Amino acid sequence: MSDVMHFEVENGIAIVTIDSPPVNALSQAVRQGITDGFQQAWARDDVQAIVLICGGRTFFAGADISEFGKPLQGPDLLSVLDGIENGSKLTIAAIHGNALGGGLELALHCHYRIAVPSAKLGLPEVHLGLLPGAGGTQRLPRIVGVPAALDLMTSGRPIGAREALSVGVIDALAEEGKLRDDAVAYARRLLDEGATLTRVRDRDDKVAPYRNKPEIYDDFRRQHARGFRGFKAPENIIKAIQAAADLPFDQGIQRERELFVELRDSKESAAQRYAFFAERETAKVPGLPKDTPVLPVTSVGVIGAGTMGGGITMNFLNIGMPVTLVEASQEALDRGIGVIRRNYETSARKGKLTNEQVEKRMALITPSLDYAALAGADLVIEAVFESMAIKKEVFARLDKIAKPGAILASNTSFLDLDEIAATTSRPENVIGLHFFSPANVMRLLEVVRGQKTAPAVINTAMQLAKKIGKVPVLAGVCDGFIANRAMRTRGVQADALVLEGVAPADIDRVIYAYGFAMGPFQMTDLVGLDVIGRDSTEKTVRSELVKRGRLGQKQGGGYYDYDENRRPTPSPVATEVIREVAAEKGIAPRTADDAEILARLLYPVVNEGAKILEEGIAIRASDIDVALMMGYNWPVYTGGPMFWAETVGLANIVAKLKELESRYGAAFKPAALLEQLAASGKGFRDA
Ligand code: 3H9
Repeated sequence: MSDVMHFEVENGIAIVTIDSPPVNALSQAVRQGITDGFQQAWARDDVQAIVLICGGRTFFAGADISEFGKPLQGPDLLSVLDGIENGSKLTIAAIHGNALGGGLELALHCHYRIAVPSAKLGLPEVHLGLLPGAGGTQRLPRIVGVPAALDLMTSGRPIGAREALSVGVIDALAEEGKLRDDAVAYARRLLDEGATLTRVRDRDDKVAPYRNKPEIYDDFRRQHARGFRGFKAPENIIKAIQAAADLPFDQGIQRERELFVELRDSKESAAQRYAFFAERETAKVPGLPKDTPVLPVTSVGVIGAGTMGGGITMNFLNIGMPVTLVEASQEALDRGIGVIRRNYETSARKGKLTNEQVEKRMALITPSLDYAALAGADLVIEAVFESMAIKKEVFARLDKIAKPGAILASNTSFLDLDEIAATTSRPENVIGLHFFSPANVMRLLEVVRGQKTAPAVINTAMQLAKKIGKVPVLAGVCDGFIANRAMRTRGVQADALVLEGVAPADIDRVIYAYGFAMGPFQMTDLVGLDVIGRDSTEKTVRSELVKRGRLGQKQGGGYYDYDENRRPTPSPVATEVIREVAAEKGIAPRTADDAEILARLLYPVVNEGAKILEEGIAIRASDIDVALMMGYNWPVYTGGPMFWAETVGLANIVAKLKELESRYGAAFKPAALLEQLAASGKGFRDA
């Protein structure tokens, strides 16, 4: 008998309950528990059927990812599942919560499946750089057909129980809250009806129409080329599904195994699995006791209805929280609210919201031109122009109006939060909530703790972030916090390389090839040369281009010229401006190959990350990775700059930085922490 399994028999039906918090991942103990339960059930003459059900909040959420890369401890999952499918007694999976990955694959080995309406079922392995490796690629197409299987497995999208019923992934719906009883009754009914022990593996009708049709997969690849770029898993999933259609079942399973093992051992999957745990780690704040209070936040105030303020507001409306939105003029207020409405209406047109939901969310906004309207808010977020003088004025006013205990947050992206907090009588209630643009879309939220921010305020912000669907990363006060500070170094080097004669298009190409959606100059042209970067009196290529009316894609072109379809070509004007500025600064042209360009651009990001870590601005290296993957779309399959640096080798990075330092000076001086770790052969985790 195992600790995680409970066995009982009721009226000839064995109920095997697995309870292994938090998510019933198929760990060694769980696999052993399932084996023990089934063996008992098979051995008993009074048992005619078996219901497999989970305790806690969910059905099995998949293989235990933390076991990957470690020596396997039996029983292995595939043998457990084979046993169930080929077992002599009718077996029913009873599903609540999530049946994901190996969890759904397990259910597909059972002879029948029943779920409560709120259950979700899916094969999300693609997000971990894997494919469903416990028969999922061979069984799901046998139920839903090839096109739907391609969509579900390459997107990793879970489906609800009702949809699962309509496509045949489950066979029956249970009443919410009555899964156990309904599953037992369902088993009894099946027995009474003389139902057969159906095996998904024996079905052929849904895959036969797609047999020997390679064009289906080529079309699918073409359609999704952009989204799949750089990832290894989608391609292997496609190949495995093709095998499901083209090969006999056992050969298909063999093919699945080869393709799975290739992914499991790939650097891409290692990075994506790291990212999975890193994302969950960010919420853990050392030094914050478990019993730190969470302050109630039931109403929010937002100051500033511009792009940021509007996006921030939407996050709260989306979870049904009322927002008082304050602006300086009626015109700005109307414009901001208009943008929010248009965003929601676009979602409604795409079928993501009903018109009723749009109206419900809009009705949660209380617009105002008066700060006094913020008096009742539990949390006020300032999203005004990025100027210390203005922010100080806003906080001084807010201090007089906000109720005692209210959290006062600034959305500043680089200003000194402590200086802002000092203008109030309650710096312990002041915190930074740095949203990334578009604030209603980007999942990163940098929570910035000031010197005096109270633990309860930090805790509340971290919890609230999760409620609005953000991944909170805690940062200390410094210029640019984590993501912007680290990435600024890439921008500085990109500008320097251009002045040395490397074409912007070459830099963009190298960054794109690394896996970013676009390079820094394409990005600048897209966002606008007049809005990117901070005000400065220094003459730069960018300032010169702006002077010549080149603001980017929106006006006159930027680093590139654009045709009427916004297709870019290198701009002779930009080339001329670059030459002029370089000549004025006395910078001699040089060439750099792709590897040199990449090192120049990205090693400084790693180095800055190491400084951020050694200064204690970030709690852990993986928080920096999460911030850059979520804030700047750093390719997930590299694991972020810090994880990637370890795959390159910290000693290699330090050696290259030193070489660059000798040529270009202190900007490349390796961080002390980086040097230490490289010298001792350690990684950031040991820092
Ligand atoms: C697979 O199945 C491969 C097979 O095809 C082939 C095998 C041969 N393993 O997300 P949460 C932990 S691959 C280990 O905050 P939620 C998680 O780290 C797997 N641990 O909760 C966290 O720990 P902590 C395919 C796991 O309610 C805690 O559980 N399956 C696993 O927001 C709570 O997690 C997936 O990809 C796991 N599989 O969301 C599903 N899953 O508290 C992955 C979770 O120490 N999981 N943990 O930080 C999820 O998507 C979400 O966790 C879930 C719950 C939706 C289930």
